Amino acid sequence: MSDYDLYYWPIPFRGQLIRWVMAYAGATWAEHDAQEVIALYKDDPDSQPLPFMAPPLLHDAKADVWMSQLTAVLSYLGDTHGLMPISPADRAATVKLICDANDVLNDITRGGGEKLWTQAAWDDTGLPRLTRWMAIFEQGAEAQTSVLGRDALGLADLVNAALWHTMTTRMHMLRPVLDTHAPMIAAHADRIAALPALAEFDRQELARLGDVYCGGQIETSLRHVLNMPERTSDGPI
Ligand SMILES: N[C@@H](CCC(=O)N[C@@H](CS)C(=O)NCC(=O)O)C(=O)O
Repeated sequence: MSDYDLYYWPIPFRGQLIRWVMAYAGATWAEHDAQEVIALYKDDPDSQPLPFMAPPLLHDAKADVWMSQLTAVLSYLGDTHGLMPISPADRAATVKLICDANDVLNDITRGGGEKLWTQAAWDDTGLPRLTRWMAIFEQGAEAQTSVLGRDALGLADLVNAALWHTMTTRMHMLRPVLDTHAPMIAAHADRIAALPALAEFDRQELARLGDVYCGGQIETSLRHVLNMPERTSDGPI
């Protein structure tokens, strides 16, 4: 039996933040396929194991705990695997970074693909908001209260690295943008991504999922405004 069951689409995106924490912690998990995800996601709230709106959904098999909402899932894993800081200020700073990361993901997909990117929308709001987010992460990392890069690696380090490494390797045209607007964040993400367990995991994920990032038409439109070729992955999304 695996330690966890992950119900998420076969794409990196939000799920990758969760996967990185589990991979770093040495936990095992079962990836449930899109049909199983859809079955739970479309089920009536009174039949769902935990009433939830949208994946990711995580099941801790031993404790029989179900959790949805990215921030709640990551906090749960952080506490379970000793990666969450202890002081209230550091815990809140970690949760704040996770919420910021989730907002970045929302922004870069125009609210989960509610609208597709046009060049005008990307130039007017997409890129300016993304570079502002990068500056926010960079300034946050420089602050005395930062929960990044401390002696003991913590949940914030993993979330920060999973967010920016995954985005700028799959959407590689964004790497120079990150280097320009958040060089410390880029270097931090590189350091964490080079840890043997995470480097090996990312290699396996590229083999499993190909070059897909957020999937669907929103990824096609994002690639278009970034002047990137169509994705080549032949996965289900
Ligand atoms: N607030 C939720 C958002 C979840 C979410 O938007 N999930 C996406 C995939 S990343 C989805 O499948 N959305 C479908 C829907 O909202 O119906 C979280 O942080 O987990």
